[in-house]
Amino acid sequence: MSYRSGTVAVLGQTNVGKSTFINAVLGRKVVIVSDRPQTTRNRIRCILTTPEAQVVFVDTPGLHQPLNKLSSHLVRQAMRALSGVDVVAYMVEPTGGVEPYDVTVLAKIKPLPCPKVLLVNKSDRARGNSLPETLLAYEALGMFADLIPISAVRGTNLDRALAVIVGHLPPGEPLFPPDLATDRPLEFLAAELVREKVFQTTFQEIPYSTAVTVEHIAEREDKPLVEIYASIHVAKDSQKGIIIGSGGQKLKEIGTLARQELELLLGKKVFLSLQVKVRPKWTESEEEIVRLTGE
Ligand SMILES: Nc1nc2c(ncn2[C@@H]2O[C@H](COP(=O)(O)OP(=O)(O)OP(=O)(O)O)[C@@H](O)[C@H]2O)c(=O)[nH]1
Ligand SMILES: [Mg+2]
Repeated sequence: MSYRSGTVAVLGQTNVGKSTFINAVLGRKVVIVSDRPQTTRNRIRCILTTPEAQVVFVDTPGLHQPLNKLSSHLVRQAMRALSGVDVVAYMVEPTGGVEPYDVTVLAKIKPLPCPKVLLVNKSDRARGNSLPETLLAYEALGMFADLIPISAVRGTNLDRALAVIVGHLPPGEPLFPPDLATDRPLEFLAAELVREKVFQTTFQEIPYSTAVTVEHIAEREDKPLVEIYASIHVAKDSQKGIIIGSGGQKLKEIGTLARQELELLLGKKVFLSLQVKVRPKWTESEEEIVRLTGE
């Protein structure tokens, strides 16, 4: 059989487990995850190369009813991932039916000329008949070539999901070098890891008002050390105080957690400098959103 390669957009409502699924299938952490909605903010190519195929998964921001300019931006970014893809993998949870919001989104996806695969994630959490009922309800829409229950955290059925997706890819040569897991640069991965730690350690509106940029990365020549200088941007003065915490404790916690993961990723010691900056109301300005979160 000839080699296959292609792009798979992974879409679905926020928090259904898209990023967790991609990390699980790649067998390494490439994208950040959290138990809060609206974690992913970009379209991120995550590349899996096997002896049979190269699959370029595009992780996307979770779909949701927009609440402000930032969240409208995120939904737009996600929908842009659909153009020119070979497969759409649409992810839902086993709620027992098709949610009205998914109906609206799927009406836009249905006319696309590529195969669509439904992934019903969190099957480990399905109660009663909710899993078969979800599968039947989506099957009735008549737009999915395959419908597969999975559990990204338990690893259930991921091999099957991958085999089905690969089966829909066209024959083709690899698009990226075989050892590359993402085409995003280290600056992006480092900023994302810091942002993940903000999502994990702060509450209420703080994660949604925070953006992280990396200003500078320097590899020391005299020792195996990477210096990373990053800024955490918040929308209000009061949020700056919360991120720093009393006696700088919170910022220290965020920095330590992010540094430990960066050291694992790079296999070197990391010096991570974090500064907190206030960008008043950045989540309400399209220009600031693009500047701080990128495309
Ligand atoms: N029980 C269970 N939880 C899961 C599963 N997959 C993901 N989760 C959890 O769901 C939460 C959201 O996971 P993410 O991967 O960040 O979800 P996402 O769809 O990428 O979210 P956004 O980026 O906000 O759109 C996390 O707490 C995950 O641990 C699963 O198979 N079972
Ligand atoms: Mg995500």
